[in-house]
Amino acid sequence: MSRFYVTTPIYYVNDAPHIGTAYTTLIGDAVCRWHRLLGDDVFYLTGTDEHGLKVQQSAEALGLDPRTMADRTSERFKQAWRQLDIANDDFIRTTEPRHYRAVAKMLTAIRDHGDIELGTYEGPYCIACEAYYTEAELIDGNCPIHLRPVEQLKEENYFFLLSRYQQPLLDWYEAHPDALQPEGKRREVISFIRQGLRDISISRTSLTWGVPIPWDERHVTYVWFEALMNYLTAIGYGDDHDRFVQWWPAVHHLMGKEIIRFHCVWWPAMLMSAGIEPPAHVLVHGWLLVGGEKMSKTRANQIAPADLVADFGVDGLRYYMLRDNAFGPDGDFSYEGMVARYNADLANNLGNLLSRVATVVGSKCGGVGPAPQHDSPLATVAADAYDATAAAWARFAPNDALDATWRLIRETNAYLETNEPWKAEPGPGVDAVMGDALEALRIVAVLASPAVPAACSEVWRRIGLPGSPADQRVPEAATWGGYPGDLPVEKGAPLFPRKAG
Ligand code: ME8
Repeated sequence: MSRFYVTTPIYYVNDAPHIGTAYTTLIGDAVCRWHRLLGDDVFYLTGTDEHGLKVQQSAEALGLDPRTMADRTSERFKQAWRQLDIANDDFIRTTEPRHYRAVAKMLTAIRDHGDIELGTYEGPYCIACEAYYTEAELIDGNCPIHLRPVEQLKEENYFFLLSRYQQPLLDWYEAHPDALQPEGKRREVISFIRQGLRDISISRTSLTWGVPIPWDERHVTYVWFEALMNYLTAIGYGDDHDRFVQWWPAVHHLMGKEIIRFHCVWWPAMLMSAGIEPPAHVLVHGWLLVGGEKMSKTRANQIAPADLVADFGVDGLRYYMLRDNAFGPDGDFSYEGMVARYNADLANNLGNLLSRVATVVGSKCGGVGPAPQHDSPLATVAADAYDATAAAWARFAPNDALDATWRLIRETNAYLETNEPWKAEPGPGVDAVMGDALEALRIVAVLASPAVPAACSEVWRRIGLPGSPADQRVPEAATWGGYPGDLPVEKGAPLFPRKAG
């Protein structure tokens, strides 16, 4: 059995869940659901990043202590992910004792390797990014990401000697050409490393809201430095060595493009220093833009997933997020685009197929679903759809995977339109066509279940099948001929009622 470990970034608790954070979390969820269908042993990790200046200041602004704020917001993330049908296997919070233990162990390992020194840091710092910049990186004196003023920071800090890792990192990327995708991001990271790496400050004395430095309690660990370690904490680093080595380093780290320097420069260097292999796969996606801008708290252009669920349902939102944009480039989020996508693919294609199949089986087959033909023209369409769907999920391309699955839906609708079973007399001809359409629906329910799990369970139930599509195993369950026939088919209400534009 293959192991499949996927992580999202852990989200800051100063901010509520929005469709940007939902985007990464949904992609991870859908890919993991696909791998569960393949029979893999999956571990899907998400969670919250709870320390640091940004969280402390946001809490203070609300008159809360940071822990109360972290408790409240992490709960909101958990609820949001439950609402979106995210099947994560763990939810890590960086304030948990298990994380403190893992951080202490890894910091000690890095120090024992001689890569931590005490020094003085002075320079610009963006609180929203929780990141230091050089003067040259600023845009008109402002943070290059948030375009807002930076703070000047000066303190005694521990430094991680990142500069030592320039050549080891370049060698590592050379030896692992598939470690970072897409290719453009890989080139960007390599050229950044080639320019030379500066040692990085990894502790704070001006702040108390953090994980203490194990050998010097006056300092807390810089939030990014310990947050990255969550990926090890959750698989037992520091607590359960056997478990840890089962899952690491074959991880898939998913993230937005703004945090690749931390994940693709710092993180592999930190791991090398601690004697651990760097992550096998980092997959970087672009931003969902609203009106051409990245959503952020400071720009007040965030959209709450719950508002869209109210209009489109959980699966309506899931489908749009997975289908509308390719994984990699930036994409635009728009309400109009969402209505169009929902109506075209969910109401008119999938919903319409189910409803016309159930209607004709009701009127021409006595409500009992017939078995498919072995040599149906749809059999090869289904086989091709499976191959293309599987290949796309394997390369983390949910939009292509769904496009491939939807080809089978469109072809099945076209098959019905060609044969017009609703006009024919009941009998073997109609039974054959309807059996084929039911079989196509069964396969669609399996293939689309990673994206729209509730709708697929409902399709499964209405065509009379026991259990649920998520319990199936591919490729067997996607092979033509699995619908046994002789099952009650239920008409039911429209699966995806059309939206008014
Ligand atoms: O960076 N479009 O947390 P964060 C697409 N705590 N994805 C988006 C997005 C958008 N408009 N907005 C956010 C942090 N995201 C750190 C991570 S990991 C050790 C620490 C997603 O709350 C995307 O995955 O700012 C992005 O990288 C992440 O949320 C940032 O979440």
